[in-house]
Amino acid sequence: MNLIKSIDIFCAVVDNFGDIGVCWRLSRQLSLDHHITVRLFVDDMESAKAIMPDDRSGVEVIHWVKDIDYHQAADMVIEAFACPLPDNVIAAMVAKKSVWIDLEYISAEDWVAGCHAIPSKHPSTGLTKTLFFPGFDAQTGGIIRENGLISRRNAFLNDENAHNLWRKAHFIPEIDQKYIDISLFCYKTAPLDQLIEHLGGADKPIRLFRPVRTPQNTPQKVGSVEIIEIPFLSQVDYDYLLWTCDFNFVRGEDSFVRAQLAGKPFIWNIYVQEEAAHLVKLHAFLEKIRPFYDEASFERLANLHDLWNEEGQILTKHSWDVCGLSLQSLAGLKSGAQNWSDYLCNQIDLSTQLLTFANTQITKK
Ligand code: TRH
Repeated sequence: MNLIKSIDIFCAVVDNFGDIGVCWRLSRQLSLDHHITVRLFVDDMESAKAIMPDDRSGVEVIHWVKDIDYHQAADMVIEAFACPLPDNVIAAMVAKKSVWIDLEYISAEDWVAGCHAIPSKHPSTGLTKTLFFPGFDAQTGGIIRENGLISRRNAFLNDENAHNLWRKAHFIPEIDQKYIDISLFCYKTAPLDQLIEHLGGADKPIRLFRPVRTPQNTPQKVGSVEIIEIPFLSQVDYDYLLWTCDFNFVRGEDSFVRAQLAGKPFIWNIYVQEEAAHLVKLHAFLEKIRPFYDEASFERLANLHDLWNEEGQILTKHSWDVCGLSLQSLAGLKSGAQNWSDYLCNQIDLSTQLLTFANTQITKK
């Protein structure tokens, strides 16, 4: 039985959409799939509105302002990515004996399993706070995967009419086997111009769909590559974009995880960290997925990730020919991506793990 009836999630937006992206997705799932009363406190409503539909799925979204009134804490309180909670919030949590979770960023690094679910005592109040690490295997907190996501994905993938209806509603041209369709979401640091130049040499023309806040109406053409800007999508629709494309360029955390669940080949543009810590994280992830690909496809994928992420790398014609996209290479990448997605779908998802953990804490009280 689930003893957790209410959850508060606190989100401080550092930049972009990743922090609110994870928090909103988790809030929505806890509300819809687990019928929990969820309040999402976010300090940047503009970023939140960019990815949230008007229908908030029962989640109460609250602007987290300085000196916020907060009297009644929830059964579980999640501080996302170690955002510091104000003293009055902690005081209310102490009064309620809330289960306190620090939800961290995802990583495939080996140390994650050893740090997941580690408790610590808050110095002045003694309330226990537990680190929760999302990750890719059973020793971690898992990833967010909503109930029914995979059956919805599979039904969509097998229905060309559904693709075309969805595409029409989002200003995306219909499926046409003549083209390789690619979605693009990346940082400014990625060698995009070089990518576009080399995509022009692929054995099929390419359509590159790029969600942006203010799209240009006329597609650009560079060689045989069409660049089609589309309006920035809601999170739910972004999944459909990943599903309808042959290949996806993703970034950060949440779009990266969704691309994996899409089961389509993808390249990850990782968020840059100091002292190149992100490259360690990138390589740990690549090692994790290696066994799911044939050797040649994995080498291609790993090289492409290095070229896309290592600053100062030049995506030359030669390097592109070695690791670039061809019809033949897409087939190998596709099968590896599907294997990996199947593996992920057999893991227990993050929200279930959070609730199972919180229930054990409540019963211990
Ligand atoms: O936006 P991101 O780069 O986010 C981040 C932040 O920089 C953050 O500070 C950093 O810590 C983190 O990455 C690692 O990338 P991300 O995580 O993929 O978040 C984007 C969100 O936007 C995700 O929830 C998907 C969503 N999205 C849409 O809803 N519609 C769209 O059209 C697109 C392109 C994305």
